[in-house]
Amino acid sequence: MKRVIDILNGPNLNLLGEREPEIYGSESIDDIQKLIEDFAKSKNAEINFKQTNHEGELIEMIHDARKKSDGLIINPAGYTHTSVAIYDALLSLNIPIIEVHISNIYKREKFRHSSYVSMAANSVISGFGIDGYIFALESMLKRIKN
Ligand code: CA2
Repeated sequence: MKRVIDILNGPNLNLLGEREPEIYGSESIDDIQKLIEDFAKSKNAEINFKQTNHEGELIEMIHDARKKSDGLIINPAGYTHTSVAIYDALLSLNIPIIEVHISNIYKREKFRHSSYVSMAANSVISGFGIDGYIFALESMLKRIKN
């Protein structure tokens, strides 16, 4: 059966490519989606790639993944460092979780060094630019090989 992976993106990531290219690169969120979809197709996997600026909506997406997906890749963006509610939602999953950050959060402001999400994630990828999403998907597919 085809493996289904949800790839969720949090607030402001819809602005990728428009500002701060020195931190986040010049690709847009649509470019990232295309890159990942092409990679997923080559691996015979199905992905649901989503972005939202709303915490509650991100939580609903996590709940959806609980029923429908074999693995979750999440870049919670700013909520990484603040959201107990997203952490709690992730704890309800019994599928592998990989946290992705485009930038190296440890090279940035101190408030970005701590992540609620990392306490629920199996793995964390940070500072590889958009390649981090591909590394995460490749690793996820190995982990849930059937
Ligand atoms: O490095 C990452 O992927 C982050 O999750 C991105 C978040 C940031 O709050 C995290 O600490 C690290 C911010 C996403 C905002 O993206 C923008 C992109 C272009 C212009 C403005 C914001």
